[in-house]
Amino acid sequence: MLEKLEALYQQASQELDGVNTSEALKEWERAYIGRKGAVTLMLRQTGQLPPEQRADFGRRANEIKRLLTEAFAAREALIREQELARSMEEGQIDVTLPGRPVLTGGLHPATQTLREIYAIWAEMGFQVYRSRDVETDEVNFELLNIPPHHPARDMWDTFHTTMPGVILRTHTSPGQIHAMRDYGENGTLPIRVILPGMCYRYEQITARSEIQFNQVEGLAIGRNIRMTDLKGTIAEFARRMFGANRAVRFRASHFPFTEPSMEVDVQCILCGGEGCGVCKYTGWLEIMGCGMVHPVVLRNGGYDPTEWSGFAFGMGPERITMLKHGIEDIRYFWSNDLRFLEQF
Ligand code: FA5
Repeated sequence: MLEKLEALYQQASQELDGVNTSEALKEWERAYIGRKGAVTLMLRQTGQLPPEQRADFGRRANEIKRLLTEAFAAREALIREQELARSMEEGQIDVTLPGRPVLTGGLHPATQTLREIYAIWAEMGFQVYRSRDVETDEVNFELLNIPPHHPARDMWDTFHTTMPGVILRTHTSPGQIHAMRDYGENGTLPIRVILPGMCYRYEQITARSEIQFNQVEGLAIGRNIRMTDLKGTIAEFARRMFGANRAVRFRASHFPFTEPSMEVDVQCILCGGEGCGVCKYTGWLEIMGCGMVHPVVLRNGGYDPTEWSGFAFGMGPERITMLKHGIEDIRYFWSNDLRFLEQF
């Protein structure tokens, strides 16, 4: 019996030396020193031996069980260490790799110019007043002194909706009527607002003209507002926007909703006034239309033209952006080409 025990001890020790994984180790434990393991079972048989052999056998069996349990614990620690080393090796993270860049968005160039324009007018006491993109023919044209079939309508080729008399606004000027009626409380309050927003025209798309573009309208209503106020205010805007060295000129023009009317040009930044494709070889780029608010429009807005007067203007931020950055084609603005947009 004792020999059998020694042989079992030898076998278990040898087998343990070859165990390399925690699964195999569990298997070994179950086979030898677990509750039904071979060594445990042999230890339990001590009581069946003849009395004179029991003491020796029992002592040796207990000793073997202890030795094997200790060897098992040492093996277990070794395997745990090896497995940890292996998993560190396999799941290695290279902390020296450069990080992936976090992409940040930017403001569209037209938005940047719009914000610059808002800031300049804000400094001069003008608030932003928002008006709708979808308008009635009445507000877009008729209340601005452009009756149906008037030839002036040819200046604004229009997108119509399926609802009769409802159109996409062709300019921000209809906002003047809303501002006078709502903001000016029907001719009782002075007004100083700018009205930014998208306009839509069914025109040929060229390097200078899009079918969709921003405008910033301006409206000042008060008592004794004169043409000199208009010219001085706009010249000051141009000075702040383009710098003191860029020439600005006022040209007589016609708009049905202002009288007298003018157009404002800024010297072409691309050719410095020499003449190029963008400025149509004139050396000048038109940036806005303006004039003194027509008495009919004042009346339509609820103001008494014998008591009140005012000026209005409408400018195109995309054209201004082209001027400031030397952009040759307005079509870049809405073609969503990142190579263009990322430059700003
Ligand atoms: C008007 O739209 C008038 N409502 C402006 C106005 C307001 C005059 C108040 C008097 C008083 P005009 O069609 O010229 O005018 O357009 C004004 C500006 O919008 C132009 O100077 C230009 O900068 C811009 N603009 C006009 N059409 C286009 C277009 N197709 N693409 C890009 N910008 C345009």
